[in-house]
Amino acid sequence: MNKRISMLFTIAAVAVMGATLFGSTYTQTQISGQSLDASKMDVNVIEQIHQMGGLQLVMPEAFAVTDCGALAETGRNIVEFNLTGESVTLPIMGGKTYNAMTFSGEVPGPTLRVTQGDVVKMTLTIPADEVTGHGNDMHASQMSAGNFESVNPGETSQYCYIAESAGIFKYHCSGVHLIGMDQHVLSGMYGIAIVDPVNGYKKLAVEKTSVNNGKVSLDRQFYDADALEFTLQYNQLYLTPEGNYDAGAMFQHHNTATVVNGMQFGYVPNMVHNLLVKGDANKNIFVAQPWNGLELKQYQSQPLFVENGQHVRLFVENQGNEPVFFHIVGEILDRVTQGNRVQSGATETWMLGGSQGMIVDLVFDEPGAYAAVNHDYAAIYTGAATVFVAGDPFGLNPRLVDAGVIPAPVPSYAYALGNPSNAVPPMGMNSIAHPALNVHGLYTDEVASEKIANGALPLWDIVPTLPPIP
Ligand SMILES: [Cu+2]
Repeated sequence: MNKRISMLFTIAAVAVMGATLFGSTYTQTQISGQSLDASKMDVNVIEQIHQMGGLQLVMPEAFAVTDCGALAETGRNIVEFNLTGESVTLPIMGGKTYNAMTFSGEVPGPTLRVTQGDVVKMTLTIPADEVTGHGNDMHASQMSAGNFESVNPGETSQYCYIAESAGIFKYHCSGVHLIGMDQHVLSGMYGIAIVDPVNGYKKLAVEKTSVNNGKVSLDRQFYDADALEFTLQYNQLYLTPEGNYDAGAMFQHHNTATVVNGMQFGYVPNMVHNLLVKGDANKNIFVAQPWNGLELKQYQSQPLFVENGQHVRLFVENQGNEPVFFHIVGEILDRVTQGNRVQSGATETWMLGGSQGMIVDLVFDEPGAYAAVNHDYAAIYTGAATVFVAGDPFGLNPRLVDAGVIPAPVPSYAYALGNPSNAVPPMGMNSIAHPALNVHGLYTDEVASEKIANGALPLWDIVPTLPPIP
């Protein structure tokens, strides 16, 4: 190793250690959310870092274009994105709760959607009664990290940038000048920005075959760029039995849960689906139904409903610390795009490293239930299972029509039950509108009330009542 690289390595290592130790120390006094015991660490190392002043990101302003006033004059479309940093208590599987940190009361945070070339005006507000400061780093931006700042309780801060690259990009809390960043992100402070390509999405080609007089030939099928869209964000929880962040577990990659959009097994059937399919709320139609029961309200699990032969677009982000081997049982990923470049077509599984995203385009040809998983068995069995239901595989249409739930047969159950609100991004230039949304997600009751006011269905109040199966 040459001398310069060696020195850089040393600085980086110490900086990481600093963030770790001071993060623990700082947040322990704030919300007792850490289990890493700094008192057991090497005192000399702690003292050295302390003498360095801990870790602070102090960088020169590299890009004048982050100035919101100057960007407002450019004639570009300006999209405002307002987040608040809020520590709240949220449920975890098994009836317990954990000390979550959120953007705007939701895990993941709200999804930002803009068009390539737009100016994003990002504003972070920390309520006066919040227990700690927070920051915000948007991977869709390209600017000096000093702009991400850290915002103290009772204060607001803002930065602007041009979303120059199309794709799906993580955003996350950057802690208090990077201190405690791991705790804040892994406790829930993450989300995505979708930057639609300025010229729109491309139509989708799917390779099929046809047979004529015993000769098989290629039959490429094309689908319009417009698609029914979902977001799936993978992460892990590292928790003590009391529901606090466990940094010791994180450093050893010993997660306590694998979550998709904040929840373990959040997109599987519930008792309403049991009732519809089996005529009995207590006859489970899926191997694991942990979020089962109307009293769970927005936390009751909900599958994702799609039509057969419909172009479906998934925005997938790995928010976590461990790889995601994205696979859909019974389907092939017809196209994988990262940034605005196609990476693969007709592939079985695509891997995402930490803080990596992709856009998956596919068509579900046959009626049925399909599980999207992280094809790491440890992840599957700790929560990374998401059920898509395509078409009418359970033959419910006649019963739904007879009961007056729907006037005529429908191409997906979303027309009767809606799709879960936290898996559906804001509309973009090539989005097909979902027939309805239901109120579902790891968010507070206040956020749930907002969703209801905006038209999402509180299924716990309006469950379709069907006559019993004879
Ligand atoms: Cu934070």
